[in-house]
Order: sequence, then structure tokens, then C-alpha cells
Amino acid sequence: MPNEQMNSADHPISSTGRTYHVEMQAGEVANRIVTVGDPQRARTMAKHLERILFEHSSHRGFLTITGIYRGLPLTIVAIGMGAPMMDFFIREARMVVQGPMTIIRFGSCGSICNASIGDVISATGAFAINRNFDYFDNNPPVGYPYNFSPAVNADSRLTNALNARLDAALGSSHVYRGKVGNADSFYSSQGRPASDFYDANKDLIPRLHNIFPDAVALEMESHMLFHLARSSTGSENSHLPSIRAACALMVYADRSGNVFISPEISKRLSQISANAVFDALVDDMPSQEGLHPMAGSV
Ligand code: R1P
Ligand code: URA
Repeated sequence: MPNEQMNSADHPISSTGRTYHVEMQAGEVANRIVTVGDPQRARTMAKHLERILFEHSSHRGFLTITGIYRGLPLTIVAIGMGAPMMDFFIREARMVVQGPMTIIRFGSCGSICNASIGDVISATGAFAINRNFDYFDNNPPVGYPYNFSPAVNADSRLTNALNARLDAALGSSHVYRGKVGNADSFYSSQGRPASDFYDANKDLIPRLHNIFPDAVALEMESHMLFHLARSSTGSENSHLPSIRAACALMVYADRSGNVFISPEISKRLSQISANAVFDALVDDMPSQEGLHPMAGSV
């Protein structure tokens, strides 16, 4: 749409014709995308591309880097934190990319299973955990303090490609699988104790394990990714979603041992995993299918 130079209240564009927040434009974003939270992680991973074609930082803190991997265009986008940032990224990327899109989130999480610091969790699906204002702001409180959404599955073809590559890169004993809880806070809705706020979250983790026995991790974007991928509309000839998504998460916090990762281990894990994540995207869509117009200039 920014290509058509449309600027409206519904679809604002920047003064340079890019999408308003993420500042993307057609010709700069590939169909295969890795999304991360931390811009530093994006730069570390970008070193594993064969060639960098394009880089842009938006005024709202999104970083887009597009390059070539195994001869195909691939984009890395750092979005910051939280489900609304994922929403901005996916919707604005969809506005400028033609054809099918595949997206892998490579993020970090807190482990609520046996996976420990330095392991990676591959999401089979994700559900949202949201603070329930009906509970906190009514007197007497209404309901349970946190709402759990239904789980949405990851794309199985892309996830299989991702698992095969992660198992090979890290060793299968370091790659865990299961559902991910996408919380609207790092603190309250991930069950971290607080003395400065009333959060009523003491039994949140046991409760979510009752509802989702295969829940393995907590973080803040995966459910929005899977939900929007599933909600994406296909072409006129297809009822299938136009976006397929998967998610791998480095364990930064071991919630049972109360340990947090060091910057050195986290950087090393991003370096080891970068090729695995890129390879999964190319394994899944190795052909010219969905190839971005920029490939012509490669
Ligand atoms: C919180 O520290 C952030 O880390 C996780 C959470 O989802 C949240 O965004 O992921 P990223 O490391 O990808 O940002
Ligand atoms: N990211 C989160 O959202 N939670 C954690 O515990 C670690 C990383």
C-alpha cells in the first residue's frame, strides 16, 4: 500500500513513503523473515547472512536488515517487546510484501519445564495470558486475576524444518518442545512476586499448567505472531492464510532455579542458532515461490 502513496487515517505512511511505524517499503523486505526482540540480537544474527542489501532503523525503534542467505533474500526485524509491537510489525510487513510469507520468531523466554539456561524451546503453539481488569478494578473482584486464551498452533511444516535444524545445531537434548504462554507483562502475568503492586499471581503458574499441561515457557510475543498468521487472509484463489509462523526461544530465565542468563551465553546462543533459523526458512521455501522483486537485483 505505501507503494501506492496512500496516506490516510486508516493507513498512514511516513513522509518518505514507508509504513508509518516500522518504516518498511516494498523492495526492502523479503518473504522469509526472522523477528527478534533485541536489535543487538538482530545485528549478531545478520553477521551470518552472506551479504547485507539493506538496513533501516525506524523512529519507533524497529530495525530492519535484509540480506542474502543461500542465494535467497531474507529479512531480520527487531521489534522490541510485547504483543502490540508484534502486531505493528506483522501488519506493516504484510502491507509491503507480495505473496506468501514465512516468519520465525527467535526470542528469549523463562522456562517453566526442565529446560535450563542455554537450552532452546521450540513452540508447538502459544496462548495469551492477560491481566484481568474485571478482577482488579471491581469491588468485589470478578473472575480470576488472569485470563488465558485458547492456544493457537505454530505452522507444522515450518516448525518441523526449524526443529530439524535446531536439533542438528544444538543437539536434540538441548531443544525442548511445547506450548508457550504469551504474557502481557514480564512481571505480573508471568507469576513473578511483587511487593510494590498487588498482582494476585501466586498460583498463576500451577494454574496454567492445569489448563495447558504441555506449557513449557513464558514470554511476550508468540501468541500474537501465531494468532495473526492464522488470521492472515490468502489470495483470491486460496482460503489458506498467507503467513506461516514458527517460534524458537532461548531460555534466559530458569523459573524453578531462579537463575538468569549471562550476556556472553546469550550472544553465543544467538550465534550458534542463527544459521539454524535461516536454514529452516530456506528449507521450508527453497524455490522462487514468493520470491521478492529485490531478488532480481541480487
Ligand atoms: C522480556 O525481557 C523480553 O524478552 C523476550 C520477551 O518476549 C520480551 O520481549 O523476548 P525477546 O528477547 O525476543 O525480546
Ligand atoms: N523473557 C520473558 O518474557 N520472560 C522471561 O522470564 C525471560 C525472557
